Amino acid sequence: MRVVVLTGAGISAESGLATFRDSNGLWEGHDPIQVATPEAYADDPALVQRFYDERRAALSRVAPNAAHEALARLEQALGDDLLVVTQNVDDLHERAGSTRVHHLHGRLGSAWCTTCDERHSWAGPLADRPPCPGCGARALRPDIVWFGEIPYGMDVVEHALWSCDLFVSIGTSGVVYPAAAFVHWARGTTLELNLEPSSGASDFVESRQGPASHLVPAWVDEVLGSGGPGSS
Ligand code: BV8
Repeated sequence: MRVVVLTGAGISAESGLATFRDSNGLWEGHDPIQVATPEAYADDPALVQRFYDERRAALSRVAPNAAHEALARLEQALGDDLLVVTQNVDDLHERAGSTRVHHLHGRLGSAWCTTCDERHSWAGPLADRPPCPGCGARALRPDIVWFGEIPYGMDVVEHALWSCDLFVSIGTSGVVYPAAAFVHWARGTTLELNLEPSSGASDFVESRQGPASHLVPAWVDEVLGSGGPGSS
């Protein structure tokens, strides 16, 4: 049984990471969607770097929750038949033990040199314009997909969706594309696990409401218990 799981900010909310819709959606009075753009980076790189430096630093103060851990458990059982496609730029899936994770929108833990095009694991700040470890240029930007930029690995994701038996969406509002369209690209049956119905809830065969830390372990127990995904 091939399963594709899409995750959004809601799966990391109970770990203490703000969602895009939390905190009335503002960062220092800025709409995150306006900060997360190549235009904002061109206009005020220090502001954008500070936005990501703060989020990168926050990672060390949080830990995976029961929803992340349940997906890592599911990977133990399904192996290569499971792919987690996350819109999140945090590393909580990996810290929970998941290895089959595709970061559609990039990662806070990576810096991208716009001079030599190399990517480097990065834990510290970028606002002080450190030199690229490869070419020495002071041209490192967050390795993040901003609005208006093409998401990473769309070919891998499209292939997984077109050949899956089950698509599960966890903790996402279904507002940002192309991720919000995946429910339509999935060949298999579809299940939404979210605190409240997302804007695409009616597109799913089944939609369950509640906190991810409860819904996801219960769903994984169902899958592992009954020896088949989506077998409620
Ligand atoms: C692109 C990285 C071309 C940065 C991000 C079609 C129609 C309209 C617009 C477009 C369109 N196609 C493209 C666009 C433009 C744009 C877009 O979608 N705009 C929106 C605002 C309308 N899309 C793009 O620009 C994309 N690029 O389209 O390129 C292309 C297309 C196809 C193929 C090739 C090329 C690039 C988008 C990526 C931008 N970067 N992130 C950063 O993180 O700083 S997007 C970012 O916002 C996140 O990654 C995520 O994707 C999104 C936030 O959404 P969620 O994760 O869902 O979070 P949110 O806060 O919204 O909701 C949280 C949910 O969790 C809620 O439902 C809540 O109820 C629930 N929840 C809360 N707590 C819990 C919970 N659930 C369970 N348990 C809990 N405890």
